[in-house]
Amino acid sequence: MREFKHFIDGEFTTGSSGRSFDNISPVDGSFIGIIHEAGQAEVHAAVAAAQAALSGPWGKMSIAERTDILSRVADEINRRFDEFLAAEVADTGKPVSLASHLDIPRGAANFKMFADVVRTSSTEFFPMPTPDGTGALNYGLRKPKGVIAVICPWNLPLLLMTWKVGPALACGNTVVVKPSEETPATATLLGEVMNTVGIPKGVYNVVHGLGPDSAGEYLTRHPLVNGITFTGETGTGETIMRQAATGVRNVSLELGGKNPAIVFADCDLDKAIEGTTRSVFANCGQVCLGTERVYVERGIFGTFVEHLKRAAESQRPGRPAEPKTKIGPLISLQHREKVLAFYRLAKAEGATVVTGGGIPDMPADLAMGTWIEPTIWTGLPESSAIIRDEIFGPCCHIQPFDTEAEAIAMANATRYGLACSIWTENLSRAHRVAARMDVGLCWVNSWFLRDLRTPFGGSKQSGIGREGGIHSFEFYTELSNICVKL
Ligand code: NAD
Ligand code: 6OD
Repeated sequence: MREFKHFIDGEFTTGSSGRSFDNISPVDGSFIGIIHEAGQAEVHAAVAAAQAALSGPWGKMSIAERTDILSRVADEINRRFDEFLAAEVADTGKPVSLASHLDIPRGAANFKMFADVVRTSSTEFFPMPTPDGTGALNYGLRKPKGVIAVICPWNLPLLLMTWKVGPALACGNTVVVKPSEETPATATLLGEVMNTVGIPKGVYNVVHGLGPDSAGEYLTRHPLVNGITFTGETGTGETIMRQAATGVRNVSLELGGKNPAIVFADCDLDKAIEGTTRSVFANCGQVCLGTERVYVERGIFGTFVEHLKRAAESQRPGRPAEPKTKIGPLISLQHREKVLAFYRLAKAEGATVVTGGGIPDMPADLAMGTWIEPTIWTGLPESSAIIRDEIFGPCCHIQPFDTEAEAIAMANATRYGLACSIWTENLSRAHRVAARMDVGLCWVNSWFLRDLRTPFGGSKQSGIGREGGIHSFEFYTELSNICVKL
């Protein structure tokens, strides 16, 4: 039987809480293994190890030594690519074709990129005149913030965890990671990598468990944690922010979205359909940047709906390793129930169900998996919960519009502000509309095209702060100004 253990101070341990829970495959409901649940004692041990490591060999390394060792973490993930791939696919059920192109390569790239950024970045410098004529020099000095708690979701487990652990360690911090209870495997495996490449003990720690009254809450409430970086639902982000208030700890929050796509009649239709197909259905719709609201200019509305319907119906579900599989299951029965409740609501509110709306017929060996049909609706008013609330499933509502101003107004009428896509071949329109979108990330004629040096994050209720490239320094370092009177 597989066991998912905590990784504390360089050692794997079951801990002594006596609590555990099952890891279940979303593909067929089979038992993967047990996950040991951390209690207060394990969380405290992990945080104490992380704090002690700050003043050990890790804290004494030069930037060159630290960033070299992080580049070796990337190399080792790549060397063990197939193990990471198998672990991620087993936990999530996502197609191998997706995880091998996105999740695992990005897991490695996150370490490489932040090592490069830290190695090559400088701080500001201001010489200033003084009344006595001798002058003074000001320069910025960045120091690690300390122990960083990293709380992760289940949709892109390795990618999103390393997106935070990479910059945290590159800046000289130590971390305690709490992976999602649904996806413990790759964070655990990364502990082996840290030991192999010689990351000092206590620098990278993992505690498993749930959120409230479990590892997540114990970690974010722990007084020796200096900063909390969180990716997950907006409601959880609010709770974590309250937990961080005690002790005035900083937070970086990457939260939910209800992302629009605006498709103008002057778009390249093939590209718009291909991009929207990915943005709605990739990872079974479980991507925070995913499109759930599509606004299409009336002249091409019928054609667009017909093409996207065909694309939805070609999303073949199946075992992750099957080359023909295009879509995996949702992460859990509980999440499927949440998505199905929205499917039922859409029908009850009178939506036209263009395609999908239920659970697909699967072969007997997959019948216990958490499969769901890719779904498209039209005909709902903008006030509907289907158009207001994040669903996090493979579905979208398509609404026609007549003018640019109307499309922008509908796209921005949301409490979220994470991402959007604009599809047009008119360059002036692209820039004009992009500048008016209330989002952290705006793609023109693309989706999820990522340069890791750019700022990533959400506005409004989609988050606080930006991470990526030098923007990550804002959260992962303390900036001191040194003023030297000459
Ligand atoms: P979630 O908020 O339910 O859980 C995320 C993590 O928080 C889990 O590890 C969970 O155990 C932990 N947690 C829950 N309650 C906690 C508490 N009180 N204290 C401390 N930790 C707690 O999110 P999820 O269902 O795992 O992920 C899906 C959500 O994540 C969606 O809303 C999606 O939009 C969002 N997301 C956002 C981004 C982004 O970059 N903005 C990226 C990926 C996912
Ligand atoms: O690409 C990234 O860096 C990132 N944080 C993606 C988030 C995807 C959300 O599901």
